[in-house]
Amino acid sequence: MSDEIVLYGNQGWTSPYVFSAFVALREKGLPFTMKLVSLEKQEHQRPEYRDPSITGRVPALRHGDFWLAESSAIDEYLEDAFAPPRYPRLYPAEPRARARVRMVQALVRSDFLPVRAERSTSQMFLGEKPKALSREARAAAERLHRIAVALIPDAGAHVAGQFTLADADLSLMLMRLVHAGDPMPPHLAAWARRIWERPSIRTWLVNTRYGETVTAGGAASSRSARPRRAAPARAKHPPASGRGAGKKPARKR
Ligand SMILES: N[C@@H](CCC(=O)N[C@@H](CS)C(=O)NCC(=O)O)C(=O)O
Repeated sequence: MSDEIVLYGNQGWTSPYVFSAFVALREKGLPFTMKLVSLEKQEHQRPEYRDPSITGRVPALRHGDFWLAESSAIDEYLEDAFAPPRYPRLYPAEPRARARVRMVQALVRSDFLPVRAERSTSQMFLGEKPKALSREARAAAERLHRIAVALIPDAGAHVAGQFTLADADLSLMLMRLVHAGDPMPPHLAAWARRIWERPSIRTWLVNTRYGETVTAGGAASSRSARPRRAAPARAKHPPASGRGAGKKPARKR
């Protein structure tokens, strides 16, 4: 079998975990095919996907005949298999900085559940109108702010001195709130927006309805580029060969 790379994601492009693996592939500059499965139609439970992917969830990466699930494992595999200096570095070499990146990646996957529930990526990427946050979610958002401020002292910073996948993952967590118009320390919102200007992330966004929503405060979203739905990220890294792209997927964070 060839060394072809395939990333399996969900229709609707709503998964923060697929986002992380997609950004890793784009930042590495690797050619890959994006295949989309419908979670609503339980396509991820069909044996032809569930069995090789092992977990039966998205994302899964296929590299030649090797399959791997779990977004942070995929991110680290890509770093190891396509190592610097030949390919861009996505994890610091220095052990403490590298550990910090892993810390942030673990944290955004395990914590802030009320924020993830009430500011879901489905809401952000499918263009749904957000409701006001509950008290519990506001408390979780404040904890997120406190932690993010400790990691990101100014809008030009990075979690570990240079762009890493921690910046991609943390910015997505913050953008859930920024996008909905929720309060946020201004430098953090500016930081998250700056990270989202990266071409790797813009390429994800054009496949979503990001920017089309009205904020919780009632004002029209000020996102400049109005992205198209299921538009081609096709130039170098062809995506979206799944059927029925654009159908609303099961709500997930
Ligand atoms: N820990 C996993 C989480 C993956 C995950 O929860 N994927 C969701 C989509 S966001 C999924 O496949 N849901 C379908 C299901 O669990 O049946 C990772 O980091 O990759």
